[in-house]
Amino acid sequence: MTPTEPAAPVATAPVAAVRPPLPVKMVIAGGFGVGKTTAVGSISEIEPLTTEAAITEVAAGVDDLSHTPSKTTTTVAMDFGCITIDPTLKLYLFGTPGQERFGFMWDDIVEGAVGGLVIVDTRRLDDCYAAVDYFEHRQIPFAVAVNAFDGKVEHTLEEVRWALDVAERVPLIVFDARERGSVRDALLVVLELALERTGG
Ligand SMILES: Nc1nc2c(ncn2[C@@H]2O[C@H](COP(=O)(O)OP(=O)(O)OP(=O)(O)O)[C@@H](O)[C@H]2O)c(=O)[nH]1
Ligand SMILES: [Mg+2]
Repeated sequence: MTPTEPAAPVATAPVAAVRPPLPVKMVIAGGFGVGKTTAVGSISEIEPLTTEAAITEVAAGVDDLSHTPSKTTTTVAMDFGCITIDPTLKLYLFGTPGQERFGFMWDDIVEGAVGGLVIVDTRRLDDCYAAVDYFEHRQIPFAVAVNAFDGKVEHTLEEVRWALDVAERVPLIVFDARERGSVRDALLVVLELALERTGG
């Protein structure tokens, strides 16, 4: 470069626009006491917001506590937590109440969700039909996660699929609501399903 030539402009690297991760809503659903609140609590990177109320003696007569004797509270409105999957995506988790008498809450909780994880306790499959039906009828992508209480599942996944009458396209997995990694994998299955549905 000769002294008369103008100095080349100094290239300034564009400041990478730091975008906040895309917020994605996902629902954790299922029957009474299947582990919804436990799952949100295991995975959430913030202290989960819960709405637990003590199970009264009256409610104990209505709700089946025989399989979860240590359960002393129940969700009366919803659970809320979140988990950043990667720098581009953050899941906002909404857990439903499990008792049927709070079913009127579901439409509000599910509004805008990309998909749902329906947790199932194979010892009480009856309690899970309502949740499966809910997602099927509204054509919301969902996966069924069998919560392996005490590390064992009473039925094979094929038996569970048959009993719940869920289509082959609905992923069915075994997970442990208390294990962060296990819950994460289950949520990723739902996310993948939702992305497939939206062509993403
Ligand atoms: N052994 C075992 N216990 C579990 C597991 N997941 C949840 N629990 C226990 O089961 C009980 C029910 O868990 P919750 O997370 O409150 O269930 P929920 O589905 O939120 O219940 P509701 O909101 O009342 O419908 C609690 O006492 C948990 O500690 C599991 O994978 N194994
Ligand atoms: Mg709960």
